[in-house]
Amino acid sequence: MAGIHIHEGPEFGIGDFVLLEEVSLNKFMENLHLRFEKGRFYTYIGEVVVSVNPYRPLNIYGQDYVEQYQGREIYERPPHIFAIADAAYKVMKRKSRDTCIVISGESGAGKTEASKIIMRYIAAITGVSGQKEVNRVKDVLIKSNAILEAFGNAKTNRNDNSSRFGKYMDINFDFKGDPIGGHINNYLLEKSRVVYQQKGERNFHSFYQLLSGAAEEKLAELKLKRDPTLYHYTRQGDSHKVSSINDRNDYRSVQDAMKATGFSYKDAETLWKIVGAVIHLGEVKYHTEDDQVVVENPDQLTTIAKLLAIDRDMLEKALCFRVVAAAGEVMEKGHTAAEAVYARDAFAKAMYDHMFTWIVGRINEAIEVKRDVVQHGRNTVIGVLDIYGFEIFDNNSFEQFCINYCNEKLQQLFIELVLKQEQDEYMREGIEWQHVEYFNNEVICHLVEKPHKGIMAILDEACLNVGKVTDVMFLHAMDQKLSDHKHYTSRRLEPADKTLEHDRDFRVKHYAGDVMYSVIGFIDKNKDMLFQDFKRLLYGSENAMIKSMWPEGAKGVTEVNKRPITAGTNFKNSIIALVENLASKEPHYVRCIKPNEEKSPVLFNETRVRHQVLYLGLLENVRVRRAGFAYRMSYVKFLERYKCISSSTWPTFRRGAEKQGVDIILNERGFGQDVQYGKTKIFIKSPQTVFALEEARAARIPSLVVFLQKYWRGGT
Ligand code: AOV
Ligand code: MG
Repeated sequence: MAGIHIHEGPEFGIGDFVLLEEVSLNKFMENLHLRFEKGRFYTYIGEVVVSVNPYRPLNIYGQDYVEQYQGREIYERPPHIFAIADAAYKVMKRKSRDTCIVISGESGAGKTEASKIIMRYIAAITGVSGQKEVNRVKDVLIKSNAILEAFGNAKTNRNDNSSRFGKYMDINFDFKGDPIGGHINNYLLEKSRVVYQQKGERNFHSFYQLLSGAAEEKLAELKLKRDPTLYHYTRQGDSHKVSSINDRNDYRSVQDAMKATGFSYKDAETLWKIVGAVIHLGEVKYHTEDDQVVVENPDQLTTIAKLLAIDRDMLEKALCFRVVAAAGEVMEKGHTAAEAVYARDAFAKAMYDHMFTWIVGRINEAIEVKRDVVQHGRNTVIGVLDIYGFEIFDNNSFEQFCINYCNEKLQQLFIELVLKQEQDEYMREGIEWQHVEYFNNEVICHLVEKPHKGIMAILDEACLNVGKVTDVMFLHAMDQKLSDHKHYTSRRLEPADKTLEHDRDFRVKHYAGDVMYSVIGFIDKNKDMLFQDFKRLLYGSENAMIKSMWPEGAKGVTEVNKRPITAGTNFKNSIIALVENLASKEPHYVRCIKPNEEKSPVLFNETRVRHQVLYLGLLENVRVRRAGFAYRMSYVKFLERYKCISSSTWPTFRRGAEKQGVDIILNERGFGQDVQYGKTKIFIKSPQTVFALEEARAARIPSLVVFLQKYWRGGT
């Protein structure tokens, strides 16, 4: 069993960073780089997998590999993401514990691919009896990815297939360990992309899929032409062709996936009609006549109204006026030209966003756990988290702020669970322990989320103010309240910093790097206001599916609205709930690393990788793990499992004296030097000891069976 970690051969480096000769950044980098060059993209830190994006297809995910990892212990095979999926599955099944797999890393590091590999692995090792319902659930779980990616992913300057929404998926298992359903939680879709894309980026894939993939007659029906450069909403990024993407094929895959997931033909039609309507909405132009905004190209309205099955004149009205209720009276108020454009874009964004939520809801219906299944025995879950990674663009706005905050929270969770928890346990157990220093990013989470004093709270205050509050005023409010905060700065606070523009930028020192945000748009995006008229308009659609996306449109004009919860606070609350949920499960981690900015399979950018290794806290992770022990188990469980390997403890040992029993076993086997005794648990230093114990146990099992048979028969 010696050398189990290097069974790939020493030329591939070390498979577990815990076994590095010397724990230093240089040695860590050396090993990671060597493994990358040798085509080894996974390396462990104990049970954490470090995964480097290979940027090329690998043939290590097939059935042959599944069989190598299925049911094995993590140390038995070369490092692979399958092993972590298997570990999560085993814990779930054996211990009946809810587990989760948290995948983190910056944009383009490989999180979404990792989550799909994990799901395919779970599908491959379950449902062996070929139960129809289990197969259906597995099929939906996997195929739903294509649909969600079509509508929720886009090409950004960091990743051609960047997730623009966060996704947490629970997979439910029955007592046999077969998937019987699931549930997806989605987090804040970056809907501003619907109406605006930075240079080099695209709108959501769905737009280009529709334009390139739909049949001629279908496009004609939608009154669209194939060319995305014809439309405002699809051409702003100036990069509709992406070499790594085939929109035409993807359109077909999405259609197939929808079918397999239980979307009817009509459902799919409606979704594409909405996408088409959004494209047309982007073409609506205004001009002003006698102080009143009017639509310049009214034909557009006819098309949009037809696609959405709504009244054309009411659409026109909603685009040019808003209905206000003042002192019990209902009045119409004309938009200014700027308001009209704002209203149009808000309408397009909201429509797309509601559609996305509907899609997630629809997938959830298809995989909802059936009641009668739950009643039979237990039901445990594995949660898989694939969220948008930390990102820095040339221009960072409210969306990046939310995304980066979310990553900050996940890093916090990682620190809490992996590092802090580990140390705390040693303290609790009274095991000698050398304190390991690590950067705790709690202070940055507080900067964002603290009541009254955090950025979100300051933003909300600005948004809920009755008077006209501008983005600049919001910036000033932050400058005032956060001037002492080490992780916040702006030009006013740091006049010498010429990279920050006056009255526009603020900078947050995130755990993963400094990000300069422009405040422009923060207030609007946080308020996330859509004029009531649009809600009522879509609620009035004759297309029942569209109507169902807009239940809030049922409200009358004069019904008083409570102050709606802001987008930022809503996001903050959902992320806090997510983190609580993850913390309640037994976590497994995949830490993804992006090897270069060029999407190249051969470049290993030392500087960029080192930066990620540092901010992900991987070195601290190794130190904690190494200073610690490979394995720990409560005395009770240990004895239960290994009492059969010693005649002193078999078949029973004094209750309450488990520690003593464990001591007897270990000393008999000569492992006394490789362990430490905690208050309730035994701590084993090297995995080799664990394997030796396991082997001894396995060797005893045949005779164990004989013994039990005798016992059952009541024989002598
Ligand atoms: P992300 O999810 O971490 O970014 P992805 O999982 O989308 O990143 O990976 C980006 C690209 O890297 C993929 O489209 C693949 O081309 C390549 N890639 C990643 N992992 C693998 C793998 N295991 N094998 C082969 N190619 C891979 V973002 O969603 O932007 O944070 O918001
Ligand atoms: Mg992703």
